[in-house]
Amino acid sequence: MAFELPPLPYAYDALAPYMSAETLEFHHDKHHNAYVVNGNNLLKGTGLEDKSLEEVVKAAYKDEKLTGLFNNAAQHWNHIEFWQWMKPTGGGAMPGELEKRIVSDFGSVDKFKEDFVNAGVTQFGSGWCWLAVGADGKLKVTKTPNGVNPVALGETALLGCDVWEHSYYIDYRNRRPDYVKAFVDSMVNWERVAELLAKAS
Ligand code: MN3
Repeated sequence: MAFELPPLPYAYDALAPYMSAETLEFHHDKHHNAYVVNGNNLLKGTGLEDKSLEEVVKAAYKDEKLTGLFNNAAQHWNHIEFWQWMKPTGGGAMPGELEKRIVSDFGSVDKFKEDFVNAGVTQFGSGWCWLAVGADGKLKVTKTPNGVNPVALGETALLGCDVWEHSYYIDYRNRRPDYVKAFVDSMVNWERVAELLAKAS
């Protein structure tokens, strides 16, 4: 089905000072919108027009003739989720069940945060860092280039942070570590992460 740009689930200035209205206006209205427009153009004539977004992402990832469609469809999926992975006055304490799983699979919440920030910082060039449920059912931190995401890789994404420069350059300039740290400490909607974990298990 045709891709549609969802509205941001909060006001453009709701994540300030950690992510400014200017960043969200460019990132949502220009960048995410471009993935929607380009994705819809590239979807035409592929035979995938009636498939769900997840099905398009998986099918296009496997077909090297559909790389352009994959890049735009995956980025559309990533951004729909990204907006929901943040909230005003985010960060802080995690719901109990989520915290238990994080401590059990990473050793501590701080160790998880350290791994997540490190994945975002060491992703060379554009991409994403993730908290995902791996094929073995354990939580893991991963990083992917460009638009590649856990959906394409057959894993379940619980949290993702966009480390493309368009996500932080206005607010943090070249300081990607400060941006990813602010994301986990002050922007994440942990209730949303807990909801996705509950659905995944
Ligand atoms: Mn982006």
